[in-house]
Amino acid sequence: MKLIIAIVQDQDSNRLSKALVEYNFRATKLATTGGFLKSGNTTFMIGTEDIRVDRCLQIIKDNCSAREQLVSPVSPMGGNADSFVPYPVEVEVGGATVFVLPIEQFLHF
Ligand code: 2BA
Repeated sequence: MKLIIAIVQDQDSNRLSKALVEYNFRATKLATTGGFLKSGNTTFMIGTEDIRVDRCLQIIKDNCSAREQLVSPVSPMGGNADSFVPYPVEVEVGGATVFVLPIEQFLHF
């Protein structure tokens, strides 16, 4: 058994939820915040059998898209202004950041 942790953009979360249910995967959604952009994203925890991991990863891949996002500059309060960029910078936020972890024990009471 594996635990798939997938961090996806909020815009993709409903579509991914529906697809997971459609293919009979059980998942828990958490409202999370990215450390860099400090904006909301969604983290899925999906417990599944080893043989279904590839199928699940494909569903995540098919339902999540990479997008450009603007990062607003934060002025350096009393800091070094040399490296300060006064205009928004574009970063590409990935379709999904995925971790696959082994599960030692799965209990369901
Ligand atoms: P954020 O931390 O808000 O990062 C959003 C995007 O900003 C990243 O997209 C990346 O393109 C950029 N970015 C992040 N840190 C950066 C840095 N130090 N310098 C320059 N650009 C940076 P993704 O890499 O696709 O990540 C999307 C979200 O997935 C992240 O949101 C974070 O919530 C999560 N994530 C990504 N890598 C992770 C990791 N190794 N561990 C835990 N969470 C991770």
